Amino acid sequence: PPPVRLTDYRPYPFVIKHVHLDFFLEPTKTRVRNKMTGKRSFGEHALMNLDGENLKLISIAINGLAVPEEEYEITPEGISIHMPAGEFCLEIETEISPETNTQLSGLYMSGGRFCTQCEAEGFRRITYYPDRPDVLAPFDVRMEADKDAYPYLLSNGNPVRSGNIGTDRHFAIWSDPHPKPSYLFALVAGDFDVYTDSFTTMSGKETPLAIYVDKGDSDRSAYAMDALKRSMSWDEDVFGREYDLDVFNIVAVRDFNFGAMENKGLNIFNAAYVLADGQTATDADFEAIESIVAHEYFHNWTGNRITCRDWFQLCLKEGLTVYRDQEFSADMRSRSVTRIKDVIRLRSRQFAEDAGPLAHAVRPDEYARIDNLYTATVYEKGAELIRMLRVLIGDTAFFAGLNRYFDSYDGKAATIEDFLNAMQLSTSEDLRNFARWYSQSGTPTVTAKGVHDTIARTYTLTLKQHTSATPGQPDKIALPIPLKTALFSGKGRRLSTKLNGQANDEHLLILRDFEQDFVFTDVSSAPIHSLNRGFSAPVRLVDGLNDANRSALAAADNDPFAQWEGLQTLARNILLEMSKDEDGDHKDSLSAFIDAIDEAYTATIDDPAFAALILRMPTVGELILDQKDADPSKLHATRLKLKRAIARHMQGSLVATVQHSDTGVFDPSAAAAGRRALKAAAIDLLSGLQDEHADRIYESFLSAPTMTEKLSALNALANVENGGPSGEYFDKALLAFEEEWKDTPIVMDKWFSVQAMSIRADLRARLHRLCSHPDFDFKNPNRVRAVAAAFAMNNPVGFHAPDGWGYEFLTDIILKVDGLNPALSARLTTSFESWRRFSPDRQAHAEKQLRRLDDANLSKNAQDIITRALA
Ligand code: B3K
Ligand code: ZN
Repeated sequence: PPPVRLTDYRPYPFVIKHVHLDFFLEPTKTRVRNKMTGKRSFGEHALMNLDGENLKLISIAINGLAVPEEEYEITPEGISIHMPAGEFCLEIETEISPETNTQLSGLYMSGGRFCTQCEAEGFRRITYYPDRPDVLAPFDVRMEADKDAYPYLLSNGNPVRSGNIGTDRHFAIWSDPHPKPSYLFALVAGDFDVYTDSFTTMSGKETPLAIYVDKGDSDRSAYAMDALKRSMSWDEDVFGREYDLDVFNIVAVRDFNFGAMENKGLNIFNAAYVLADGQTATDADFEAIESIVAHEYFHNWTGNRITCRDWFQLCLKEGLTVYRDQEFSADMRSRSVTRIKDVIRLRSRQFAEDAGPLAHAVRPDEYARIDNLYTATVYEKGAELIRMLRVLIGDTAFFAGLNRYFDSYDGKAATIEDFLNAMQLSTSEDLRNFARWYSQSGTPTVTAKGVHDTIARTYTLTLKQHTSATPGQPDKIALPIPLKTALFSGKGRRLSTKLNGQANDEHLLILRDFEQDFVFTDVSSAPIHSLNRGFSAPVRLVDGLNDANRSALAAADNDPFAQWEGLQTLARNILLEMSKDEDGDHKDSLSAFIDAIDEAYTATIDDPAFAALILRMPTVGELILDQKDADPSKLHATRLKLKRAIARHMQGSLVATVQHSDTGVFDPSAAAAGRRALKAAAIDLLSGLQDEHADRIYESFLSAPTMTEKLSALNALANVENGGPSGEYFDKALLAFEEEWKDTPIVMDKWFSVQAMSIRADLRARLHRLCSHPDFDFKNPNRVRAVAAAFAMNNPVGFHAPDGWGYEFLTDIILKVDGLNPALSARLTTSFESWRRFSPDRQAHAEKQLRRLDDANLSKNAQDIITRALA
C-alpha cells in the first residue's frame, strides 16, 4: 500500500456537531449505537466516508429512516454513505467482540474489565466514524452492563446520571463538553478498588480525583495520586494552565501496549506506571510514575484542548508534552541529574534510531503505519527542539509565544506551522531556519577547533556541522545549533571573555552555517573550551580537546552536565582505546582516568544521585553508537576490565557505601533515591571483583529493605559467575524472589527482566526457560517486554551473540506475538534497527532472521519495520 503523505492532507468535508454513543456491554457481543448529528461543511459530493475495522454492521439510519443497501457500501477501510443535503442525524449500530481483541486497540478486556485504547486509530474498531484527529465533537456516552461484574462504569467528561435497569443491570451517562477527536475517547467498565482525593484548582474549583486499581492495590496508588496533584499545581504555576472538568479519573490496567493514555478526563494507565510502594517498586519506577502521570495530565492542554490536525503533527503534542514533563521532573528532583538522565535516554534511543534505517524527521512527510511513528525521535528529539527553541528565543518570548499558542488554537486541531507562527509573533529571531529541525532527520555532528592568538588576545573557535545522509534524505542543509559555551583557563578557572563585544563567562554561540568562526576577545592565555553545556543542542560533539584538557575541565567545570559529560567522554575514549589493543596494559591512561573519577566522586559525594552517575560507565549500547563493525562481547569485556580497575582502586569507599541503608519509614524522595542509587552503583562496581564481594552482595540482597536495593543486589549477583558457591547466589536469590512475589505480576516482570538482561554463560537456556514458565503470557505486553525487549534492547551482548542465536530467539518471539498483537511485534522488531553496525558475521545472522520475518507474511505494522530495516 502507498504511504500516507503530509501533502495529501485534505480537510474533512463534514462537521460532526455532536456524538451520542450507547454501549450494551457484553464480552463477546457488545452493541454500539452511534448517533452523529452534523452537516456537510464544504463541497458537493454526497458521499460520506467513515472509518471502520472489524465491525459487524447491524443497522444504519439517516434522519430516522433505515438507509437502503444501495445507498451505502462497506469497504475494507470502512463505509461510504450517500448523504442527503443539509443537516443529518446518522445512526449506526454495530457489534464487536472485546473479549477476542488481543491487539489491545479499540475496546478490549483486561483482567475481566472492559477498557479502550483509541490513539491513534482504535476508535474505528469500536464504531464507524471519521477517525482522524481534525474532526472534533462533543461526546455523550451511555453504557449499560451487568451490575455485579461491572460495578464501575466510566467515560470521558463529567458524570451525568446512573441507575439500575431491572435487578441485574445498570447504566451510567457521561458527557464531555469539550469537543475532541475520537482518539481521545475512553470507556472503562469493571470492578476496582478506588483511591480518592481532590484538588482545588487556581480558580477555587474543588475537583474530585480518583485512581481505579485492582482489588487490594489501592494503598499502592498513593504516590501516583500525589504526583497527579503536584502536576496539576505545577501546570498552573509554570504554564498558567488550569484543569477544566468536574472530575479527573485514572484507571490502571494490566494489559496495555505502552505506558499510558491521555483520554480526556479519563487517563488509562499501564498498571506498572501507577502502583508503587517501597516494597514492590524501585526508585526508577517511582520516577517513571511521576513523569508519566505528569505527562498524561499535561496533555490536557498540549494535545487535548489543542490537538493535532493530522498524525504528521504528532510531535506537536508529544514533543511539547515530553518537554513539559521533563521540566516538571527537573523541578521536582535535581535539575542536573534529571538532565543527565534525559540525555542518556536521548542518546541511547534516539541517536541510535537517527543513525539507522528507521531514521525519520521529527515531523516526517510520509509514513506507512501510524503506530510505528510513536518513536524516540518524535518524543525525545521533539522535546529537545522545544528546549532548543527556548534557548534560542529566551524565556520571555518563549512563554509569550506559548500563551499566544494556547489562546489562538484552544479547541482546534493545529500544525507545527501554527505553533511556530505563534512563537514567531513573540520573537525577533527568524524561526524559518529553526523549522528545518522538524523536517530534517539525522543527528548533526559538530566539530570544534580553537586557535589562541597570544598577541591579539583572541581565541578563534571554528565550528563545523555535518549531518550524514538518512533514508530518503541524501543531502542535508545547515541547521541553527545553539551551543552554550564557556572558556576555562588551563588551571580550570572559568574565564570572563568577550564575544561580539559582550563580556560574559558563558556565551550562547549559534552555529547557523556549515562552518563558522567565533572570535572571543580579551583572552590572555590559551583556554580550554567547554561546548554544548547542559546539552543545549541535540548533537554529537567532536570537541577537539585532548584528555588532559578534559580531565582539567572535569575537575573544574561548574556545569554539572558538562562535568559529567567530560568524564563520560574520557571513559569512552579509554574504553575504545582498551578494546582496540586488548593486550596493552594502558597503565597511564587508566590511572589518570581512575584518579579523575575518584576525585569527582569525592567532590560530589554530598549529592549522591550525581555521584552515582559519575560512577556509571557508558554502556555497551552507547559505545556501539560510535563504532563500525561493532563487537559487543569485546566491548563488554573491556568495560568489565575498566570497572574492575575502578572497583579495585575505590574498594574502601565503595564497601562503606554498600553497607549504608536508610532506616525508618520508606522515603521515595529524590534525596533518598539518590542515596540508594549510589549504593547500587557501588554494588555494581564491586560485583566486578567476582567472588571477593559475593557474600556481601548476597547478604545485601537478603536484607534489602526496599525493592530498589533488592533489585540492585540481584542485578549485581547476575554479574558474579565464577563457579563455586557464589555462582549459585544468583539462582538462589531468584528462587527466593519468586517465592516472595509470585502473585504480584508487576514485581514478577522484574524477575523476568533481570534474567533476560543478565550476561551469563547459561543465558540462552535461561531465556527458553523463562518463555516456558507457567506465568509467561504472549498476550500480556508487560510480560513479553520483560523478556523480549529487556533482552533485545538492553542486553546487547546476548542479543548480538556472534553465532546469531539472540537474533533467532527474538525472531521466534516476534513470529508468535504478531498474530496476537501487531503493535507489540512491530516494536520488538525495531530491535534490529542497528544491525548494519555490527561485525560482518553478525550482520549475516541478523539479515537471515530479518529475511525470515520478511517471508512470514506478518502484520502491516511489523512489515513496515522489516521493509525499512532491510532497505
Ligand atoms: N499518546 C499516548 C501514546 C499512544 C500510542 C499509540 N500507539 C501516550 C502518550 O504519549 O502520552
Ligand atoms: Zn504523550
